[in-house]
Amino acid sequence: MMKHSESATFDAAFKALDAFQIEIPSWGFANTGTRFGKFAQAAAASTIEEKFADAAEVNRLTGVTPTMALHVLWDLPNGVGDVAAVKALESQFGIRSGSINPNLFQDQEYKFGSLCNPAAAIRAKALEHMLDSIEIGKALGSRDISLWMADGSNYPGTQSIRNRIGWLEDALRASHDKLAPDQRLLVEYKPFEPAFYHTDIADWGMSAHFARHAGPQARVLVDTGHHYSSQNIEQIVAWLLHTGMLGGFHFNDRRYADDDLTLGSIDPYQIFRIFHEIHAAVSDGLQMDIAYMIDQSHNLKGKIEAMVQTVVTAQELYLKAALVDREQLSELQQSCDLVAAEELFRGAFWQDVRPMAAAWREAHGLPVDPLAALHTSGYVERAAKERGSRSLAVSSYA
Ligand code: RM4
Ligand code: MN
Ligand code: MN
Repeated sequence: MMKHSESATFDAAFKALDAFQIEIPSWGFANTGTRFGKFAQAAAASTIEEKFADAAEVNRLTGVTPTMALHVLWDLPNGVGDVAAVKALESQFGIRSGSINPNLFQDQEYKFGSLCNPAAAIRAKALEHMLDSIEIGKALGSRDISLWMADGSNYPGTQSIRNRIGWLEDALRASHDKLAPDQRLLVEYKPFEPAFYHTDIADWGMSAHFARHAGPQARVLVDTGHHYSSQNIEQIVAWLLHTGMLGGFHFNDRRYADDDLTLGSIDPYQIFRIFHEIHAAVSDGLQMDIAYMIDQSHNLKGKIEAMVQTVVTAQELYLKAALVDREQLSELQQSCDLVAAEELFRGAFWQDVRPMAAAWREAHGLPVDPLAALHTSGYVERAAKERGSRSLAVSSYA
């Protein structure tokens, strides 16, 4: 028999897990690499259909990934013209299109920038792509346009940083003007790479400025890999929550830069601290709509395997943070009982929530151990056999 306190914890855990879903990226299933080389995987997806199939497999195993983020150039090369095909795949595989990611970094013309390019004609072309992406979002019924740009410069003095701010303000406002009432514009930041002197949207303050300037449906997107090493990301999250500007996350882990390592593989405590800020804001009654997304593209790990592992890790860290006794914590915070507060906080992090997650999966008719179920399903081997013989189209970045 479970003790009452134990069953209360299980109830809280189930409630938390019921509320948690996470979006997976189409580019996480495709072959990628580093700038030094690519190690192609036989099972990697190279068509949009294969990406949908892989996403459906991850959702079958985890039950919490009903949507897939799409990158316009890689997944809808014909823009709105590809919408009908994507819709057919949605119903074939039971996966909906998630955030729409414009691609403003691959075209040769974007060498010196896209929406911030000094040439008006190139800025206009980039804006056109933003507007096309918004139309794609409308046609697919997906809520978020998720913008990340590679714009910036490599050498001091070679670009007017302030001119570029103005151009970007104009472009984002013009984009926002075209949003349907239920669409949102998410503005992602990144301090460096591929630009190595200045990035046009380098941090959350710049993102928040651009989002506010663009209009009321714009928000900030926090990619956990897009910060300097010592930055306090949960503090940034707390600020964005406080100011109502948090739109969503791109989750991944990093050791050095934008490494796209598996969520929680280097610093799981940090993700726990981020989720704690969110749970705390929810229990304080803050209104928010946060898109949780994975942004990882593995060069060495098996793609579907890595995705399942990441989804499960996200659930576990979300759950650990949900189990912090927030009432007691706020009393301890109020009385400045530092060690007791920290022990309570840390205690939730160290709690093994895997049995609760397993029980939740069982109750929902899902595989209790999604990774083991992936292995026994033979899905990856089948995909490798069917896909491996084709020429290796590396359709993604790097
Ligand atoms: C960037 C950024 C974007 C992603 C691209 C592929 O570093 O994280 O979100 O779309 O990579
Ligand atoms: Mn990202
Ligand atoms: Mn990134």
